[in-house]
Amino acid sequence: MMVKPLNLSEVFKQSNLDKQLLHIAEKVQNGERLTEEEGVLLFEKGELGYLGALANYVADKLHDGKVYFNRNFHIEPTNVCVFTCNFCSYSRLYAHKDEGWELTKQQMMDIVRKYDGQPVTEVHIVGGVHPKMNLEFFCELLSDIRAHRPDLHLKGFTAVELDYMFRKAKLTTEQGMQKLNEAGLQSLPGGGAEIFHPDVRNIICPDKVDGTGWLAIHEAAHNLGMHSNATMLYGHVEKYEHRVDHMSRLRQLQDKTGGFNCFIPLKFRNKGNDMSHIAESSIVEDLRLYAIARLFMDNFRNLKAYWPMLGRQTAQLTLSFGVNDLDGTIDDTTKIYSMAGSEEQNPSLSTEELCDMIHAVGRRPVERGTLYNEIKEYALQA
Ligand code: V47
Ligand code: SF4
Repeated sequence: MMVKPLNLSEVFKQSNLDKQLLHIAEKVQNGERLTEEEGVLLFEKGELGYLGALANYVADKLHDGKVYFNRNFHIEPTNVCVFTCNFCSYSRLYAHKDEGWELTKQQMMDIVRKYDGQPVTEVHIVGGVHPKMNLEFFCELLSDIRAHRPDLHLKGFTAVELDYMFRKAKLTTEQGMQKLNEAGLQSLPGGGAEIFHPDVRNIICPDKVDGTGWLAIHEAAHNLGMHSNATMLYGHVEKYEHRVDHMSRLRQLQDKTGGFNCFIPLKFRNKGNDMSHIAESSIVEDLRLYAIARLFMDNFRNLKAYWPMLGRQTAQLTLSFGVNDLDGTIDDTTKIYSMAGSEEQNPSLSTEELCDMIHAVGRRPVERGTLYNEIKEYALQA
Protein backbone atom coordinates (compact mmCIF):
# COMPACT_ATOMS: atom_id res chain seq x y z
CA MET A 1 0.00 0.00 0.00
CA MET A 2 1.30 3.46 -0.89
CA VAL A 3 2.10 6.16 1.68
CA LYS A 4 -0.90 8.55 1.85
CA PRO A 5 -0.11 12.26 1.35
CA LEU A 6 -0.07 13.04 5.08
CA ASN A 7 0.08 16.53 6.44
CA LEU A 8 3.67 15.92 7.48
CA SER A 9 4.38 19.32 8.93
CA GLU A 10 1.39 18.81 11.29
CA VAL A 11 2.85 15.46 12.37
CA PHE A 12 6.27 17.01 12.96
CA LYS A 13 4.77 19.97 14.88
CA GLN A 14 3.46 17.55 17.47
CA SER A 15 6.83 15.84 17.84
CA ASN A 16 8.82 18.81 19.14
CA LEU A 17 10.91 19.02 16.02
CA ASP A 18 13.71 21.58 15.74
CA LYS A 19 12.21 24.84 14.34
CA GLN A 20 14.47 24.97 11.27
CA LEU A 21 13.70 21.37 10.37
CA LEU A 22 9.99 22.07 10.80
CA HIS A 23 10.31 25.01 8.42
CA ILE A 24 12.02 22.75 5.87
CA ALA A 25 9.24 20.17 6.23
CA GLU A 26 6.69 22.89 5.51
CA LYS A 27 8.62 24.00 2.43
CA VAL A 28 8.83 20.45 1.14
CA GLN A 29 5.14 19.97 1.69
CA ASN A 30 4.42 23.18 -0.25
CA GLY A 31 6.76 22.18 -3.09
CA GLU A 32 9.18 25.05 -2.42
CA ARG A 33 12.86 24.81 -3.37
CA LEU A 34 15.40 24.31 -0.56
CA THR A 35 18.38 26.65 -0.28
CA GLU A 36 21.99 25.45 -0.07
CA GLU A 37 22.03 26.40 3.65
CA GLU A 38 18.96 24.24 4.19
CA GLY A 39 20.66 21.39 2.31
CA VAL A 40 23.63 21.56 4.68
CA LEU A 41 21.31 21.76 7.68
CA LEU A 42 19.60 18.56 6.59
CA PHE A 43 22.97 16.78 6.54
CA GLU A 44 23.85 18.19 9.96
CA LYS A 45 20.59 17.72 11.79
CA GLY A 46 18.07 15.63 9.82
CA GLU A 47 17.57 12.26 11.47
CA LEU A 48 16.78 9.19 9.46
CA GLY A 49 13.02 8.91 10.14
CA TYR A 50 12.36 12.59 9.43
CA LEU A 51 14.31 12.50 6.16
CA GLY A 52 12.75 9.21 5.08
CA ALA A 53 9.20 10.45 5.68
CA LEU A 54 9.79 13.63 3.65
CA ALA A 55 11.66 11.88 0.83
CA ASN A 56 8.97 9.22 0.58
CA TYR A 57 6.32 11.90 0.44
CA VAL A 58 8.04 13.62 -2.50
CA ALA A 59 8.81 10.39 -4.37
CA ASP A 60 5.26 9.10 -3.98
CA LYS A 61 3.81 12.39 -5.19
CA LEU A 62 5.97 12.10 -8.33
CA HIS A 63 5.82 8.37 -8.96
CA ASP A 64 2.87 6.87 -7.09
CA GLY A 65 4.96 3.99 -5.79
CA LYS A 66 6.50 3.06 -9.16
CA VAL A 67 10.12 1.90 -9.15
CA TYR A 68 11.86 1.64 -12.51
CA PHE A 69 14.48 -0.74 -13.84
CA ASN A 70 15.74 -1.61 -17.30
CA ARG A 71 17.23 -4.57 -19.11
CA ASN A 72 20.76 -3.57 -19.86
CA PHE A 73 24.33 -4.73 -20.17
CA HIS A 74 27.66 -2.95 -20.02
CA ILE A 75 30.70 -2.94 -22.29
CA GLU A 76 33.95 -1.86 -20.63
CA PRO A 77 36.32 -1.39 -23.60
CA THR A 78 39.43 -1.12 -21.42
CA ASN A 79 40.66 -0.42 -17.92
CA VAL A 80 43.87 1.16 -19.21
CA CYS A 81 43.73 4.82 -18.27
CA VAL A 82 45.90 7.89 -18.63
CA PHE A 83 44.48 9.29 -15.40
CA THR A 84 45.22 8.32 -11.82
CA CYS A 85 42.12 9.00 -9.71
CA ASN A 86 42.99 8.05 -6.16
CA PHE A 87 39.66 6.32 -5.50
CA CYS A 88 39.90 4.07 -8.55
CA SER A 89 40.56 0.36 -8.03
CA TYR A 90 39.98 -0.53 -11.61
CA SER A 91 42.37 1.32 -13.87
CA ARG A 92 45.92 0.44 -14.96
CA LEU A 93 48.39 2.90 -16.44
CA TYR A 94 49.41 2.37 -20.06
CA ALA A 95 52.89 1.39 -18.87
CA HIS A 96 51.26 -1.55 -17.02
CA LYS A 97 48.72 -2.39 -19.70
CA ASP A 98 49.65 -6.08 -19.53
CA GLU A 99 47.81 -6.18 -16.19
CA GLY A 100 44.65 -4.74 -17.73
CA TRP A 101 42.39 -5.42 -20.70
CA GLU A 102 41.88 -3.77 -24.09
CA LEU A 103 38.97 -5.08 -26.15
CA THR A 104 39.03 -4.95 -29.93
CA LYS A 105 35.93 -3.79 -31.84
CA GLN A 106 35.40 -7.42 -32.80
CA GLN A 107 35.41 -8.51 -29.16
CA MET A 108 32.94 -5.78 -28.26
CA MET A 109 30.66 -6.78 -31.15
CA ASP A 110 30.84 -10.37 -29.85
CA ILE A 111 29.45 -9.09 -26.53
CA VAL A 112 26.62 -7.31 -28.38
CA ARG A 113 25.86 -10.46 -30.43
CA LYS A 114 25.55 -12.50 -27.23
CA TYR A 115 22.29 -10.61 -26.65
CA ASP A 116 20.78 -11.35 -30.08
CA GLY A 117 17.14 -12.30 -29.59
CA GLN A 118 17.13 -11.15 -25.96
CA PRO A 119 14.86 -8.29 -24.86
CA VAL A 120 17.65 -5.97 -23.61
CA THR A 121 16.98 -2.31 -24.40
CA GLU A 122 20.24 -0.53 -23.50
CA VAL A 123 23.99 -0.93 -23.73
CA HIS A 124 26.12 1.16 -21.37
CA ILE A 125 29.69 1.73 -22.65
CA VAL A 126 32.21 3.11 -20.16
CA GLY A 127 35.86 2.40 -19.48
CA GLY A 128 39.26 3.85 -18.75
CA VAL A 129 40.74 6.63 -20.90
CA HIS A 130 42.98 4.68 -23.25
CA PRO A 131 45.50 6.84 -25.15
CA LYS A 132 44.98 4.85 -28.37
CA MET A 133 41.20 4.37 -28.44
CA ASN A 134 40.16 7.55 -30.21
CA LEU A 135 37.01 9.24 -31.47
CA GLU A 136 37.17 7.47 -34.81
CA PHE A 137 37.48 4.07 -33.13
CA PHE A 138 34.41 4.72 -30.98
CA CYS A 139 32.37 6.21 -33.88
CA GLU A 140 32.98 2.98 -35.82
CA LEU A 141 32.00 0.88 -32.82
CA LEU A 142 28.77 2.84 -32.34
CA SER A 143 27.87 2.58 -36.05
CA ASP A 144 28.51 -1.17 -36.03
CA ILE A 145 26.32 -1.69 -32.95
CA ARG A 146 23.61 0.56 -34.41
CA ALA A 147 23.66 -1.43 -37.70
CA HIS A 148 23.55 -4.78 -35.91
CA ARG A 149 20.96 -3.88 -33.29
CA PRO A 150 18.97 -0.74 -34.24
CA ASP A 151 16.56 -1.19 -31.30
CA LEU A 152 19.28 -0.88 -28.63
CA HIS A 153 19.67 2.50 -26.90
CA LEU A 154 23.36 3.48 -27.01
CA LYS A 155 24.43 5.19 -23.80
CA GLY A 156 28.13 5.75 -23.43
CA PHE A 157 31.25 7.59 -22.33
CA THR A 158 31.78 9.71 -19.25
CA ALA A 159 32.60 13.39 -19.67
CA VAL A 160 36.18 12.40 -18.73
CA GLU A 161 36.49 10.04 -21.70
CA LEU A 162 34.79 12.56 -23.99
CA ASP A 163 36.97 15.48 -22.92
CA TYR A 164 40.10 13.46 -23.72
CA MET A 165 38.71 12.09 -27.01
CA PHE A 166 37.67 15.53 -28.29
CA ARG A 167 40.95 17.23 -27.30
CA LYS A 168 42.96 14.50 -29.04
CA ALA A 169 40.82 14.87 -32.17
CA LYS A 170 41.32 18.66 -31.98
CA LEU A 171 37.57 19.23 -32.06
CA THR A 172 35.36 21.45 -29.97
CA THR A 173 33.02 19.73 -27.54
CA GLU A 174 30.09 20.57 -29.84
CA GLN A 175 31.82 19.13 -32.93
CA GLY A 176 32.91 15.96 -31.14
CA MET A 177 29.51 15.38 -29.61
CA GLN A 178 27.83 15.88 -32.98
CA LYS A 179 30.07 13.20 -34.52
CA LEU A 180 29.27 10.66 -31.80
CA ASN A 181 25.59 11.50 -32.01
CA GLU A 182 25.61 10.96 -35.78
CA ALA A 183 27.37 7.62 -35.24
CA GLY A 184 24.51 6.53 -32.98
CA LEU A 185 25.25 7.73 -29.44
CA GLN A 186 21.97 8.68 -27.77
CA SER A 187 22.73 9.37 -24.08
CA LEU A 188 25.63 9.97 -21.73
CA PRO A 189 26.05 8.14 -18.44
CA GLY A 190 26.73 10.20 -15.33
CA GLY A 191 30.26 9.10 -14.43
CA GLY A 192 33.29 11.28 -13.89
CA ALA A 193 31.44 13.93 -11.90
CA GLU A 194 32.87 12.80 -8.52
CA ILE A 195 32.77 16.04 -6.47
CA PHE A 196 32.95 19.23 -8.52
CA HIS A 197 34.42 21.50 -5.84
CA PRO A 198 38.15 22.03 -6.56
CA ASP A 199 39.11 21.66 -2.88
CA VAL A 200 38.01 18.02 -3.07
CA ARG A 201 38.65 17.31 -6.75
CA ASN A 202 42.29 18.36 -6.37
CA ILE A 203 42.71 15.67 -3.70
CA ILE A 204 40.80 12.75 -5.20
CA CYS A 205 41.25 13.19 -8.98
CA PRO A 206 43.47 16.18 -9.76
CA ASP A 207 44.40 15.34 -13.33
CA LYS A 208 41.11 14.90 -15.17
CA VAL A 209 38.47 17.32 -16.48
CA ASP A 210 37.30 19.74 -13.78
CA GLY A 211 33.75 20.35 -12.59
CA THR A 212 33.09 23.22 -14.97
CA GLY A 213 34.34 21.11 -17.90
CA TRP A 214 32.13 18.17 -16.86
CA LEU A 215 29.07 20.40 -16.77
CA ALA A 216 29.94 22.01 -20.14
CA ILE A 217 30.12 18.59 -21.82
CA HIS A 218 26.72 17.58 -20.49
CA GLU A 219 25.28 20.94 -21.49
CA ALA A 220 26.58 20.44 -25.05
CA ALA A 221 24.91 17.02 -25.19
CA HIS A 222 21.63 18.47 -23.91
CA ASN A 223 21.81 21.23 -26.53
CA LEU A 224 21.91 18.53 -29.22
CA GLY A 225 18.76 16.98 -27.76
CA MET A 226 20.64 14.14 -26.06
CA HIS A 227 19.93 13.18 -22.45
CA SER A 228 22.39 12.32 -19.72
CA ASN A 229 22.73 11.17 -16.14
CA ALA A 230 24.56 12.81 -13.25
CA THR A 231 26.50 11.16 -10.42
CA MET A 232 28.18 12.21 -7.18
CA LEU A 233 30.91 10.12 -5.56
CA TYR A 234 30.38 10.55 -1.81
CA GLY A 235 31.69 9.25 1.47
CA HIS A 236 35.42 10.04 1.36
CA VAL A 237 37.10 13.38 2.14
CA GLU A 238 34.25 15.70 1.16
CA LYS A 239 32.31 17.84 3.65
CA TYR A 240 28.54 18.33 3.64
CA GLU A 241 29.05 21.74 1.98
CA HIS A 242 30.82 20.07 -0.96
CA ARG A 243 27.95 17.63 -1.49
CA VAL A 244 25.45 20.47 -1.48
CA ASP A 245 27.58 22.61 -3.82
CA HIS A 246 27.77 19.63 -6.21
CA MET A 247 24.02 19.03 -6.16
CA SER A 248 23.35 22.74 -6.51
CA ARG A 249 25.47 23.02 -9.67
CA LEU A 250 23.60 20.09 -11.18
CA ARG A 251 20.28 21.62 -10.18
CA GLN A 252 21.26 24.86 -11.95
CA LEU A 253 22.15 23.09 -15.18
CA GLN A 254 18.93 21.09 -15.02
CA ASP A 255 17.00 24.38 -14.69
CA LYS A 256 18.72 25.59 -17.83
CA THR A 257 18.48 22.52 -20.10
CA GLY A 258 16.16 19.94 -18.52
CA GLY A 259 18.43 17.31 -20.08
CA PHE A 260 19.26 15.12 -17.07
CA ASN A 261 17.39 11.84 -16.77
CA CYS A 262 18.42 10.98 -13.26
CA PHE A 263 20.77 11.58 -10.35
CA ILE A 264 22.90 8.70 -9.05
CA PRO A 265 24.79 9.06 -5.76
CA LEU A 266 27.77 6.64 -5.82
CA LYS A 267 29.07 5.39 -2.48
CA PHE A 268 32.86 5.34 -2.26
CA ARG A 269 34.12 1.76 -1.90
CA ASN A 270 37.55 1.47 -0.41
CA LYS A 271 39.15 -1.78 -1.53
CA GLY A 272 42.34 -1.79 -3.58
CA ASN A 273 42.82 1.91 -4.19
CA ASP A 274 44.92 4.80 -2.90
CA MET A 275 42.13 5.89 -0.54
CA SER A 276 41.72 2.51 1.18
CA HIS A 277 42.61 4.05 4.54
CA ILE A 278 39.29 5.97 4.48
CA ALA A 279 36.42 4.09 6.12
CA GLU A 280 33.30 3.59 4.01
CA SER A 281 30.12 5.47 4.94
CA SER A 282 27.56 3.66 7.12
CA ILE A 283 24.22 2.48 5.77
CA VAL A 284 22.48 5.15 7.86
CA GLU A 285 24.64 7.84 6.20
CA ASP A 286 23.85 6.31 2.79
CA LEU A 287 20.10 6.39 3.40
CA ARG A 288 20.22 9.94 4.75
CA LEU A 289 22.10 11.05 1.66
CA TYR A 290 19.59 9.52 -0.75
CA ALA A 291 16.73 11.17 1.11
CA ILE A 292 18.45 14.58 1.08
CA ALA A 293 19.20 14.23 -2.62
CA ARG A 294 15.50 13.60 -3.24
CA LEU A 295 14.56 16.73 -1.28
CA PHE A 296 17.25 19.04 -2.64
CA MET A 297 17.27 17.98 -6.32
CA ASP A 298 13.71 19.12 -6.90
CA ASN A 299 14.03 19.24 -10.69
CA PHE A 300 15.37 15.68 -11.07
CA ARG A 301 12.39 13.34 -11.43
CA ASN A 302 14.49 10.22 -11.02
CA LEU A 303 16.84 9.19 -8.24
CA LYS A 304 18.76 6.00 -8.93
CA ALA A 305 20.34 3.53 -6.49
CA TYR A 306 22.99 1.65 -8.44
CA TRP A 307 22.80 -1.75 -6.78
CA PRO A 308 26.12 -3.23 -8.06
CA MET A 309 27.90 -0.55 -6.04
CA LEU A 310 25.62 -0.28 -3.03
CA GLY A 311 24.79 -3.97 -2.69
CA ARG A 312 21.26 -5.17 -3.35
CA GLN A 313 20.09 -5.03 0.27
CA THR A 314 21.05 -1.40 0.85
CA ALA A 315 19.69 -0.54 -2.60
CA GLN A 316 16.38 -2.08 -1.58
CA LEU A 317 16.32 0.02 1.61
CA THR A 318 16.84 3.24 -0.40
CA LEU A 319 13.41 2.62 -1.97
CA SER A 320 11.95 3.93 1.30
CA PHE A 321 14.23 6.99 1.17
CA GLY A 322 13.20 8.67 -2.06
CA VAL A 323 14.73 6.36 -4.66
CA ASN A 324 12.55 5.38 -7.65
CA ASP A 325 15.05 3.61 -9.91
CA LEU A 326 17.26 0.55 -9.50
CA ASP A 327 19.21 0.70 -12.78
CA GLY A 328 18.98 -2.71 -14.43
CA THR A 329 19.75 -6.36 -14.84
CA ILE A 330 23.49 -5.73 -15.69
CA ASP A 331 24.15 -9.42 -16.37
CA ASP A 332 27.59 -9.49 -14.76
CA THR A 333 29.10 -7.16 -17.35
CA THR A 334 30.83 -4.58 -15.13
CA LYS A 335 33.94 -4.88 -13.00
CA ILE A 336 34.30 -1.34 -11.56
CA TYR A 337 32.59 -2.11 -8.27
CA SER A 338 33.59 -5.70 -7.70
CA MET A 339 37.21 -4.53 -7.98
CA ALA A 340 36.52 -1.76 -5.43
CA GLY A 341 35.16 -4.23 -2.84
CA SER A 342 31.40 -4.27 -3.42
CA GLU A 343 29.54 -7.26 -1.99
CA GLU A 344 28.22 -7.79 -5.56
CA GLN A 345 31.14 -9.72 -7.02
CA ASN A 346 29.25 -10.92 -10.13
CA PRO A 347 26.46 -8.37 -10.46
CA SER A 348 23.47 -9.83 -12.23
CA LEU A 349 19.75 -9.72 -11.40
CA SER A 350 16.92 -11.28 -13.37
CA THR A 351 13.77 -9.21 -13.92
CA GLU A 352 12.03 -11.57 -11.46
CA GLU A 353 14.61 -10.82 -8.76
CA LEU A 354 14.33 -7.07 -9.35
CA CYS A 355 10.53 -7.27 -9.19
CA ASP A 356 10.68 -9.32 -5.96
CA MET A 357 13.00 -6.72 -4.37
CA ILE A 358 10.59 -3.93 -5.32
CA HIS A 359 7.38 -5.76 -4.35
CA ALA A 360 8.89 -6.72 -0.99
CA VAL A 361 8.89 -3.04 0.04
CA GLY A 362 5.36 -2.42 -1.18
CA ARG A 363 6.23 -0.73 -4.46
CA ARG A 364 5.37 -1.22 -8.12
CA PRO A 365 8.09 -2.54 -10.46
CA VAL A 366 8.02 -0.97 -13.91
CA GLU A 367 10.43 -1.84 -16.69
CA ARG A 368 11.57 1.30 -18.49
CA GLY A 369 13.62 2.36 -21.47
CA THR A 370 16.67 4.60 -21.03
CA LEU A 371 14.55 7.74 -21.34
CA TYR A 372 12.08 6.50 -18.69
CA ASN A 373 9.44 5.49 -21.22
CA GLU A 374 7.38 2.80 -19.47
CA ILE A 375 7.62 -0.65 -21.07
CA LYS A 376 5.73 -2.87 -18.63
CA GLU A 377 4.43 -2.86 -15.06
CA TYR A 378 4.85 -6.21 -13.26
CA ALA A 379 1.93 -7.12 -11.00
CA LEU A 380 2.49 -9.01 -7.75
CA GLN A 381 1.95 -12.72 -8.46
CA ALA A 382 -0.51 -14.41 -6.08
O1 V47 B 1 33.05 8.22 -12.25
C1 V47 B 1 35.08 4.61 -9.45
C2 V47 B 1 32.83 5.73 -9.73
C3 V47 B 1 32.01 6.05 -11.82
C4 V47 B 1 34.91 3.96 -7.39
O2 V47 B 1 24.86 6.85 -15.67
C5 V47 B 1 33.71 4.54 -7.79
O3 V47 B 1 23.55 5.15 -15.44
C6 V47 B 1 32.82 4.12 -5.72
O4 V47 B 1 29.32 6.64 -13.39
N1 V47 B 1 33.98 3.58 -5.25
C7 V47 B 1 31.75 5.36 -13.14
N2 V47 B 1 32.66 4.62 -6.95
C8 V47 B 1 30.43 4.59 -13.11
C9 V47 B 1 29.23 5.45 -13.34
C10 V47 B 1 27.89 4.86 -13.53
C11 V47 B 1 27.62 3.61 -13.05
C12 V47 B 1 26.35 3.09 -13.26
C13 V47 B 1 25.37 3.76 -13.94
C14 V47 B 1 25.68 5.01 -14.44
C15 V47 B 1 24.63 5.72 -15.24
C16 V47 B 1 26.92 5.58 -14.23
O5 V47 B 1 32.28 5.05 -10.85
C17 V47 B 1 33.22 6.95 -11.72
C18 V47 B 1 33.38 7.05 -10.22
O6 V47 B 1 32.56 8.05 -9.69
N3 V47 B 1 33.87 4.94 -9.04
N4 V47 B 1 35.76 3.99 -8.43
C19 V47 B 1 35.04 3.47 -6.06
N5 V47 B 1 36.16 2.94 -5.58
FE1 SF4 C 1 40.56 6.47 -15.16
FE2 SF4 C 1 37.95 6.68 -14.62
FE3 SF4 C 1 39.57 5.26 -12.99
FE4 SF4 C 1 39.74 7.92 -13.07
S1 SF4 C 1 37.92 6.73 -12.39
S2 SF4 C 1 41.48 6.45 -13.13
S3 SF4 C 1 39.31 8.37 -15.21
S4 SF4 C 1 39.08 4.75 -15.10
